Amino acid sequence: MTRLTLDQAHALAKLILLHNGFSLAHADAVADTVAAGERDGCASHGLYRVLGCVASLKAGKVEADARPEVVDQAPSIVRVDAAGGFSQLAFQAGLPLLKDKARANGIAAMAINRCVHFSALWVEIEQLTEAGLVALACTPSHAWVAPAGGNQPVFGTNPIAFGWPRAGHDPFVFDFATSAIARGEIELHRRAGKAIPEGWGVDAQGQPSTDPNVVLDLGAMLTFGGHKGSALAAMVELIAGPLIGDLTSAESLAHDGGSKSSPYHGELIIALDPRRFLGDATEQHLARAESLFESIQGQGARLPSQRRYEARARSRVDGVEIPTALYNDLKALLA
Ligand code: NDP
Ligand code: PYC
Repeated sequence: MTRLTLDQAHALAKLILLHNGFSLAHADAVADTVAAGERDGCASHGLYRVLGCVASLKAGKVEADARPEVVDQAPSIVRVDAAGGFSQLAFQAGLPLLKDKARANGIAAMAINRCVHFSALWVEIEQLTEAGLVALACTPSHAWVAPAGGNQPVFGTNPIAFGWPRAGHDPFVFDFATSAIARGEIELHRRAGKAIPEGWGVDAQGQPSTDPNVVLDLGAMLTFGGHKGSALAAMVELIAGPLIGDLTSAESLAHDGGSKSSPYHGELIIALDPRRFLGDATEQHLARAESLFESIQGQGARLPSQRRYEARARSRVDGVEIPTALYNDLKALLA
């Protein structure tokens, strides 16, 4: 393993992105999210993703210097045209207007269109909970996941993330793929030469497989929770696809044309302002939520993101460790 400080992790990602031709704005925005992923123990969306950024650029599937355009679409809707660039910069561009609209109306949505998307969603959710807003986000990806009862890929790994602000605590955030696991995690198993657990994917005949090569290249991934994850995956396709005038995961994969680049589609983010719902500023919703969290944790269960926050605290002291093979692959992109 190779140890890096958080500053070194960020600087490495940024340097590689700049060296390979990305604009400073994109390099900064992407380095922020991949360094945060590494810091929080989310290796599947950490520095490893920089390899995919550069590969997508070489394949002509991302605009290196795209400038997102923010459109005031409707009283409660912000639209950001990412113009073929990464979602991270588009999110940053639209965030101030999304927050203003949520505060003015109680609920607001942001549709990001035409973005190349590979990031974890909690990074975005935390920027809304920091502003005292409740938040929900989802996005398709490429069609890699079979619906429950079938064995042909239709859905993306379609993450759904939710955040609730807390006074004096890190926010309550969950963020998971509607597949049994993120594809990035299976890719990391392949890189490490490790088998995957049963239940993550099937072979081309629909039979269970623990071989990451088979699941990634020949078969299909599976949804979590059978028909329930399958329905949620379909919902994500609809509300972050046709609803916002953007591509489904199947259309994103067709657009990819076999280049194996990062997915290209849209993202839907919804922000809610509790003060508008309640009509006051007493923050009673925060105290009431704490009772719920206490009744979860009081019996020894953990809250989602607790592991991540603990990893964050550790990384701030110790830095992060990445596989040396990954470090070498990253350094090779500076040649
Ligand atoms: P997991 O299956 O690991 O689930 C993640 C969520 O569940 C986290 O909030 C996690 O908290 C929480 N969790 C895990 N175990 C427990 C537990 N025992 N008790 C309570 N909560 C728990 O992650 P996925 O593989 O599904 O997704 C990982 C990431 O991949 C996400 O950040 C997602 O946004 C990203 N992704 C992005 C895609 C894209 O298209 N951009 C596509 C698919 C995934 P904690 O982190 O603290 O463990
Ligand atoms: O890990 O499933 C995944 C993923 C898809 C796009 C970005 N991450």
